[in-house]
Amino acid sequence: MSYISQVLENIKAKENQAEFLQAVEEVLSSLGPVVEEKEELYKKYAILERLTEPDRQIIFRVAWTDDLGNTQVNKGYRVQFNNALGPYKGGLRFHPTVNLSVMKFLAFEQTFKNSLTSLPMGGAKGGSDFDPRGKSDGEIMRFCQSFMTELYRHIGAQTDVPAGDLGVGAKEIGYLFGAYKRIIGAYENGVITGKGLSYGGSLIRPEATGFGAVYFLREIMKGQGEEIKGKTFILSGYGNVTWGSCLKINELGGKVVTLSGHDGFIYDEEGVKGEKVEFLEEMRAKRLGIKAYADKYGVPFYPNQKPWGKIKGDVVMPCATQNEIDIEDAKAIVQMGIKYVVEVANMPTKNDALKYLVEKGVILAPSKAANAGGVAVSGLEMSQNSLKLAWTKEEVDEKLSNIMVNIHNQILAVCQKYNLGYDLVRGANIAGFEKVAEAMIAEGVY
Ligand code: 2IT
Repeated sequence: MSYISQVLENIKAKENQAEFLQAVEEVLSSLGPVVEEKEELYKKYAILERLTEPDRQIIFRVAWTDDLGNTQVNKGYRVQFNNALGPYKGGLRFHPTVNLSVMKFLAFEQTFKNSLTSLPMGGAKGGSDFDPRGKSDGEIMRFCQSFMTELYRHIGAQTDVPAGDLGVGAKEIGYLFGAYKRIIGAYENGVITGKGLSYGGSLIRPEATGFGAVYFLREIMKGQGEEIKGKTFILSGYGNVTWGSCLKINELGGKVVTLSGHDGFIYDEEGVKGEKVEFLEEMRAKRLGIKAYADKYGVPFYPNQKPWGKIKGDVVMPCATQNEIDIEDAKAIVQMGIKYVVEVANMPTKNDALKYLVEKGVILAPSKAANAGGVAVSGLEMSQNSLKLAWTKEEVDEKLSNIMVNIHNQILAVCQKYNLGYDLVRGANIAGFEKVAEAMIAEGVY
């Protein structure tokens, strides 16, 4: 049995965490060419075994007082997966679907994504099963303060640097940073990213994930002799990542015709543009469903459905959450003649669907490359905090664009070296993996 299969079998025998296993299987099964080449070395240092076991997993109780004076209890998590390349780095997710499996898959993916950015960041993820929807401002603040009362001892600008993810935006980051500052009694704003501009945040950080994904697609399209201009985009979600993608797609002359929420999707034939994109921010702040968009702009609303395969277009961009695209969706996407799928959410495609899309010749930009712009600008926020200065919008945007081009170039180099054709999925996994493995070997066994 090959080293990869051996490690996979072992993990499957020991773990039953569906999302984590899915992510591990997806990455490991694409490492064949590089692992064959260096099998002896990787085996000697147990690279695959060590890369699939987090450095540590912290689980804690978060008790807080609701507006009625009752005590509520949630679970808090921080999975510090790997710090071979730099301090642990990755977002916090507040969502009822959060569990250890979800945290582990996200932290695992983050390790390779952060490696692709070429900035010095290891991989981590954290969060809580706390549901911000329907909570008052006071409840959210008290929850964040309680959460930080435990988290603070595990993080620091040189050790572990959280940020936002689903359910954690600028407001929550502000409360979390305020609580951290009060506990440690010092102004160390490099401890968290996604901060507001007035206390050490970076310009372009809110837009970064969406901008980065579109810059990455622009690179892909260049190779195909195509451009964003004139293309029709099928998006899901309506949160931060969808918003940033809409802004950049519009700027470059594309048209976004679908958005979705937990309640269904909308079809806007005219395109989501102008003040409609601003309305997404309001919808997000109020945590409305996507029906609010249909009600306000009088466009068709499809309750409890996903947009995949229902609407014609050139590019599909899942921007909401994991496993949004299953095998039936993948078949519908192929049937519709979609040429590009850009994963902007983390692991939005199930493994069988991913395989099917690639086999059918769809150009698939995997999330760990396509959505790396978010954490890349977090890395740039850390640089600015260390330097104690702030770069202009243009400076940050240019660095972001260069990072996305560089990720595409790294993937191309790997595809060429290992004769993979133009396989962005395997290319991204191998490129992300090689750097982490090299650093782990250099740093010795622990
Ligand atoms: O999934 C992600 O890359 C993020 N949620 C951003 C992480 C970060 O540290 O900015």
